[in-house]
Amino acid sequence: MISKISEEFLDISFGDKRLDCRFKKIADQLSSNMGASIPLACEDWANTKAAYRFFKNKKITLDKILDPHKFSTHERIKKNDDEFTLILHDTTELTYTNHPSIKDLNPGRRLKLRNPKKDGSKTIHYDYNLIMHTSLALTTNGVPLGVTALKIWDRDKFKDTTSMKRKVNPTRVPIESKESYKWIENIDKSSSEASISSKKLVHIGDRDSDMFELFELCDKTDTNFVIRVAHNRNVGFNGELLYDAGNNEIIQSGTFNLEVRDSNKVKRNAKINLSYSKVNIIPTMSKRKNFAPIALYYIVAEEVLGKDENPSNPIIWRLLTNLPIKSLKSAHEKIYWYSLRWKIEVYFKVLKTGCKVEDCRLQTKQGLMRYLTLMSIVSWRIFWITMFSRENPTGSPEECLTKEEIRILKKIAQKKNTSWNGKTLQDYYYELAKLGGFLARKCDGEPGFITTWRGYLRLQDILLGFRLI
Ligand SMILES: [Mn+2]
Repeated sequence: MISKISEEFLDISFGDKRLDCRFKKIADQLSSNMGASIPLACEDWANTKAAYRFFKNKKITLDKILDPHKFSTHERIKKNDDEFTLILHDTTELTYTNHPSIKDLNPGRRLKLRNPKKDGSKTIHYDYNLIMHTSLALTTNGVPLGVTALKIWDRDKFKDTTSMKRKVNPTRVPIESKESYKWIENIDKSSSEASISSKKLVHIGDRDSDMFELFELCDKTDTNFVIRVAHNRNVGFNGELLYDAGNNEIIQSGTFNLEVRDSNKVKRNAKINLSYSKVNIIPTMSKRKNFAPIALYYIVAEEVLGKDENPSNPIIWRLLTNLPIKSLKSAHEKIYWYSLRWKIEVYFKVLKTGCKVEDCRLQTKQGLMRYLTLMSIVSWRIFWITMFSRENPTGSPEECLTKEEIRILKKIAQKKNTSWNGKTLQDYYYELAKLGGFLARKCDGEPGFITTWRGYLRLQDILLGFRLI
């Protein structure tokens, strides 16, 4: 039986029919046993061995795994009627330090020594990580449409840049040889391959992405971005700085209320002062020869504190965008878009906590990278079911579930309540979530992805039993 994820792989082609078939089988097995190791998901030795052999195969390139999904994602972006689709970019590290049998993974950072030996001798320990930079398309309602670009590497690739930085001014190191080039590459890939008007996409990045080269690329290619500021840059040739410029040339400002939680999860009603201004970002000295200043909009959302208020981390968000801002409403919209950035953190959580990709025991770096590419799509899928069902409660259940899954969920629901006659996606989604522990009380809100994922796993087990009858 084929699960819904196979729809993402209809056009998979490794140039060998047997490999295509094997890939679809592995994808099916890993997605219906999410979080299980490869042997557990594959159920028997023959299938496990075939999966290991598959992940070792040099013909299986990362692009070939991702391409059909990327293509489907582009189609979903085209179908999205909203004026803009957000592309969230972020990096995560996957730790394999306790997995010593990976043969070719290069050591990363040096770890501090925790237990020096009795004779005082020191053994040097390194961490072993793979780094993943993902670009995830998201509607402005928070529904993830899929991965548009993915880059995986180990630290060694950029090993020399740190020593290089020590000797020369880091702003003089060409961006192509720095790790931060990942931002440029993924933004470029996400917009150029999509054959969608680049005007429809808005790239969102955290403080890591605040770099002149990114502004330059987006300016040249007519690509929209909203990023969070990390550097107090020059906005005039006489030493004027960005953080002051906001105060001097504010076009408009106003206040709004926002309910926030601090690090201790204590709720408070924050009064936020929102303002925006137009600024000219001046390149650093070493880049002035090659780059002209770039005009951008600067948005600041800052918490206004009362006399007795002293929160541990008052809100201050400084954003830069090349989208024109003509009203406070449109400035507020950019702040809202940026607030959706945490969805990519949730996505990484699905990948690590849900799919447990750091437990994978494949023995080569390339094998792991192939596995991670596949699991990136599997993780998107579970995240998508959760968010899509929330946003389209009246849709058809067939958009998310197979006919067989729908039939079983109906039986389960009718066993508890004989008059149950669910028709909508929400009806079925709630039944699925109930299998994962969702109580569906009024105060419960919508089921989260962990509940959905647990429900989905149980449904797969029930299906397996059902097929045996
Ligand atoms: Mn980040």
